Amino acid sequence: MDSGNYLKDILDLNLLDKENLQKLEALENNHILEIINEYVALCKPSKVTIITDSQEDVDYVRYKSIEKSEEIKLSIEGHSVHYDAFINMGNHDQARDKANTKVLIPAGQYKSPWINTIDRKKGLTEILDIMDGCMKDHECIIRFFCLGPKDSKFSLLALQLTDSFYVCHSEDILYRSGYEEFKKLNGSKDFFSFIHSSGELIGNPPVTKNLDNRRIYVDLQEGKVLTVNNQYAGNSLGLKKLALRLAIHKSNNEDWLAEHDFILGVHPKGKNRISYFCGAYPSACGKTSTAMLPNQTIVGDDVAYLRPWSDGYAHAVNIEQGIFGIIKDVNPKDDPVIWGAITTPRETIFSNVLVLNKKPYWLGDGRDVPEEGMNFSGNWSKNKKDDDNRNIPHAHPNARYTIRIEELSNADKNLHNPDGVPLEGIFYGGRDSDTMPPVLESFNWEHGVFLGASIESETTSATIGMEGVRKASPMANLDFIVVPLSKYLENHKKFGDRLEHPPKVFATNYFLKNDKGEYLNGMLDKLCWILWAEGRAHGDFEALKTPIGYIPKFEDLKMLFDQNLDKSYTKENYERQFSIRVSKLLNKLNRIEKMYKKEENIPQFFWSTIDTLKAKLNQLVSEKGEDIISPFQFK
Ligand code: SPV
Ligand code: MN
Repeated sequence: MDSGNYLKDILDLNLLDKENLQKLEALENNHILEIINEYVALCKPSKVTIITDSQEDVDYVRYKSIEKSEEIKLSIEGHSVHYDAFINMGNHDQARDKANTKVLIPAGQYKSPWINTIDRKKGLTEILDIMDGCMKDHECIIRFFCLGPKDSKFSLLALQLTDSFYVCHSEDILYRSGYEEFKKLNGSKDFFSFIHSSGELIGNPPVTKNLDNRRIYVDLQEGKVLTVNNQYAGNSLGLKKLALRLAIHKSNNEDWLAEHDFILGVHPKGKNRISYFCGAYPSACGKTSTAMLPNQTIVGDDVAYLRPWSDGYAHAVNIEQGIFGIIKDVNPKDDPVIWGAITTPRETIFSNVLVLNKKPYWLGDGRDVPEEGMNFSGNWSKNKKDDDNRNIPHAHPNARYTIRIEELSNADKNLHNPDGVPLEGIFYGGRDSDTMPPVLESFNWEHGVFLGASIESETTSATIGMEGVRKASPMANLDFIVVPLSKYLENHKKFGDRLEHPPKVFATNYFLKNDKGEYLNGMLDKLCWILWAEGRAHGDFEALKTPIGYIPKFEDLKMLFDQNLDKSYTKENYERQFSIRVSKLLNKLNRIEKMYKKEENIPQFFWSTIDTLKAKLNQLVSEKGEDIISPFQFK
């Protein structure tokens, strides 16, 4: 193979030794060589290293991450900490940067109002200029991954170039290796590519210097994402949300779904069965803790691909094999399974937590807050303020942990099944203090698509700005949808219409509050909503028909709380939680209608669903003469 032509620039610069060159040549794919040559020539690293699937190569990444202080070892075996940046509260790199994440749109193409776009030519000129020389004095690591199980119809391949050993190490934990899978491409260019650089670094541990020049540009045309001057995983790791955007584009032009979904195996007590469910929740709305519910099994907690399967069900795979979870509020009482996983020896990366004497601390961990330590602001002590005189908390609200699923005792046996798992249902959940009941089943698939499309979530005090502002996020996916919403909804509808057994759809809401602002439910109550849905999928429970969907009967919930949580569920609680709040629901429908009117060509079923729901709610008020209707009034 004449690799010399394709790798001319790299070879001229002497960046690749013989052993690394051979690893590349063994792939027999000129497209890979072209991409590597182009971006290495642009980014100008001092060395290029190819990482195969071998343990030796993978160990090298882990070793280098520690050697370069991108991660620092903690006292428990396998644990390390990484800081994305040392910051004040106003300027940071501890979350996804929505403003600087843009989709490159060729001139003249339709721009959906929900997508942050930039003219393709202009965007490329801008980011290529920023990336010129961005890997100066860094080692460029080249890796090959498989999004989804190996040897699977679901899976896509991904090429990653990065100068961050932390990014590489995280991807090792979170994704399946794919060097051998790339060989099976037989020279085709059917893979995604991601080029990342942390950019110029300062300090020790080294963090990105030029955060103002942070850019994440998504090129749908080439199946490629360029990302520079950042380290937070949601911005830097190609395979996480950058690949989700490319997969949404691909799936919406084919016949499948790429979703912001967990996959959970539900094991009802006393029934000898497992039922699989997907679930989409916006960030910080209980998604990972639902996927890690006690006595259930986890397939995935963040991104799933769904395909119609020959058995008439939708099947789903986790494109990841690990968890990059929010650590805030993980404590032995509320999240016993996660707590157990991250406080015992195993390969775990903590990010942006407080560290004192090699021990990590985070918000809501249930322990006394240390007086001092190292955190995302550098050396921290109690009452430390940022440049704007704001208190710096001891750990960042979006601090995270990264672990492998298969090491967990609750890992599902089908985690790596190339056929995925058959879905009984899909959950959609938001953060809603006063409108939707804790669990609601849709009338049918179409209405289910509507429930997903109308997820709203309230901003919390953790986000800058007003508290309690509701933001809609269709299928909790709005940040990542790169096709017009009209196309996305149409694709969803068709997906279910084609299935003999479409998933049942449930809306959940874990965040209902009383007038005093106290939550109406405990953190583990969600287990009962999930078990109710599971029972519904198997015909175990009857339900009450309300104008907005089916809700559980009191007796069934009472039994589920008693058997699974050893908790007595009262009629008063049930009534408070499951009453139909007509004005609030009508307001929600109006907000949703207003939002979707901004997009062209929203499918007709969506408008007729809104019209029907409104008519039924109005009819209910005129029949009952009340605005809040007790669940005991429905049959
Ligand atoms: C999310 O915010 O939905 C996450 C974390 O899963 S990340 O997308 O990586 O920021
Ligand atoms: Mn996510």
